[in-house]
Amino acid sequence: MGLNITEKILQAHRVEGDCTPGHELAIRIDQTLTQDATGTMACLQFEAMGLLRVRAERAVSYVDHNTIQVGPENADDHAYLQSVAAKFGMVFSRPGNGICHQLHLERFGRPGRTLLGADSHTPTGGGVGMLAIGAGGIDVALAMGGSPFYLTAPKVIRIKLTGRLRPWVSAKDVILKVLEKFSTKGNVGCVFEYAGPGLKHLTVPERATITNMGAECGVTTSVFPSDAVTRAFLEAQGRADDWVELAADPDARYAREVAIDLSDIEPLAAAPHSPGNVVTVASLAGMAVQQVMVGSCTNSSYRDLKTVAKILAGRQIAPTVSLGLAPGSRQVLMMLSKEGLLTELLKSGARILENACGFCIGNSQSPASNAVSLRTSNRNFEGRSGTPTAKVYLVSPETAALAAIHGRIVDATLQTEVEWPRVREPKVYPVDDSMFMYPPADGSGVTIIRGASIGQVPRNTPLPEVLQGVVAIKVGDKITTDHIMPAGQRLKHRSNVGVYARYVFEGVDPQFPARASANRDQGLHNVIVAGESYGQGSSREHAALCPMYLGVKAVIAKSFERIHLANLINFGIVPFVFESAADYDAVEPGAPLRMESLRTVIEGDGRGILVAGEGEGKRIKVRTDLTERQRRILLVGGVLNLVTP
Ligand code: MIC
Ligand code: SF4
Repeated sequence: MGLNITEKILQAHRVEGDCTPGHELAIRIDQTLTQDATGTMACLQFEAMGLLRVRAERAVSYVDHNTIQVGPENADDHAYLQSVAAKFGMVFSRPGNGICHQLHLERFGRPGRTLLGADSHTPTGGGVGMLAIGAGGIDVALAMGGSPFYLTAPKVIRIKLTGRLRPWVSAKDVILKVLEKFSTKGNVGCVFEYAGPGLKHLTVPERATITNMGAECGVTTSVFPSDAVTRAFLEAQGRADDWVELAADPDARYAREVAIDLSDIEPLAAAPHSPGNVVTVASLAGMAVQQVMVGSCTNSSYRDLKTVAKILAGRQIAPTVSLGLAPGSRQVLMMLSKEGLLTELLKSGARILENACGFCIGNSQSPASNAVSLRTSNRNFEGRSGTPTAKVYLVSPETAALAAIHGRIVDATLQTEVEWPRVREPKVYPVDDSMFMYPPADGSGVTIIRGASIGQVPRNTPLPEVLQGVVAIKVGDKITTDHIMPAGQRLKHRSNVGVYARYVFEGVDPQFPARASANRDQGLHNVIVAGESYGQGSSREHAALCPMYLGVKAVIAKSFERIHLANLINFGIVPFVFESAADYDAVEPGAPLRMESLRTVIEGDGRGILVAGEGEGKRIKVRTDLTERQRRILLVGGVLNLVTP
């Protein structure tokens, strides 16, 4: 029987387990990626596990998330990461080099290889035919050290693209179409595999926009074949040798097939406050806009920025709009500069921002109160921009640029004033790798620089037999890791769990940390109760690590997102699901919750009864579907205890 691309890569990397969908599988990881916001903890964990040297074929440590440097914390992180990279054998991408996913695609991504990244948008690498998966930092630390990565073998969904995009419609509209079809929940354990005659019209940067934002559907990853388009891109990046052909066999099988005719797609937007709230740009036409932000790992390629520059050339942005542009990498910025496009952008009134995550993670460029902000990024969760009252719409660079000129939303396909900017892929990309620092062959002489804000890795205690709990918080559906562990202004505390834990659920219930600590200090176990799709969004393991620090022992939800579920287990927090979703309503915040034989349940089939409320209480059936390995991790109180008891 023929194989699809996902199966081909998985089989070539299988270390143990079974590629049958739903089964646990361990794969060899060729490349790893970390960034400063997740990387410090990953490296501290690498150290804590006693690992001495990177064994993966390529490990790159990027600095791109927090380059604001208000106070010493960010610079302390950067210095720590740079020294650790040299000591353990990672390539260090200096602050100012660009956004991890854009850079990785340009300089390191290779078809047919596996990439594990401590960032949920790692699937960007699927644009060049890699199997690129986001994970928590500790899983990436283990993979850096040469351990395999454990995952549930995915169900592969084939998305067949036909036709060709119309002028003014671009890759962002394609992925918004995919989000409209699949939504942000219910896709855990799936991979999107793109196919069909429409592929040949999509360049690698366009494909990468699509695989990048597939993360918002909650899939394990998304992947394109490696074809002539991929080859041309790698050649233009001076990496012709990295190309290999990769295609699904003609008789490959898929769990599901969906067809999208590219020529039918119209400009789309994700309305507040979810990437899944997809509407047509035409339905928003005329809405006044106060801010436009172009950039992020979704739309910061040369193609995207040049498109914006050509739309703005010879025009001024509206006086009521603030336009910010953050190119994805130095390569992009240098190309804009060389072609005179930077001058055009500056003349138009655009504000050129650092080539980093910046506005996307909400650590700068917060919109005004109640403002409408159009962004080319991938997430518009409430408050992520730093302004809870702002209304953030996610759009293509084309829609963003036109709105900047007009001061209101315009459907590009319905206007004739601005000529469509056709941007072609360059034959040669200018390569300058001088901001990648390669490690010495022997790092033993390197001293690790530990600034004052670099903390310790906290450990959990083994799982207790009796859960003597309390519902410390009850939340609804689609709680994102941004709700659990805000980034933005708080991002600078990532290397210090004790400090960062003061902000758990800050925007949802600011009293949570104090209440949870008080419960913990009285010997009670904190339990989080949640609705559907708990832990959507980022890979930040702090959304498990900091609750763990506050004494959270279990989360009971209607369903979980993949990376967050793995992170909870990695830090010894039991992820239970309600057997009956109706029981969610029966659990009151603040109520006692008891399970007599928690360890026994975890050692057994994962099915147990919780007693909620005073006295006899209400009996609630819960379950957790664990693999043998996950069971062991939970029982000892987390991966760290398993690896270094
Ligand atoms: C994000 O886009 O939410 C982030 C910030 O890149 C996160 C990683 C982090 O929280 O450090 C992600 O996507 O995993
Ligand atoms: Fe950075 Fe935003 Fe991409 Fe996350 S989504 S990696 S914050 S640019």
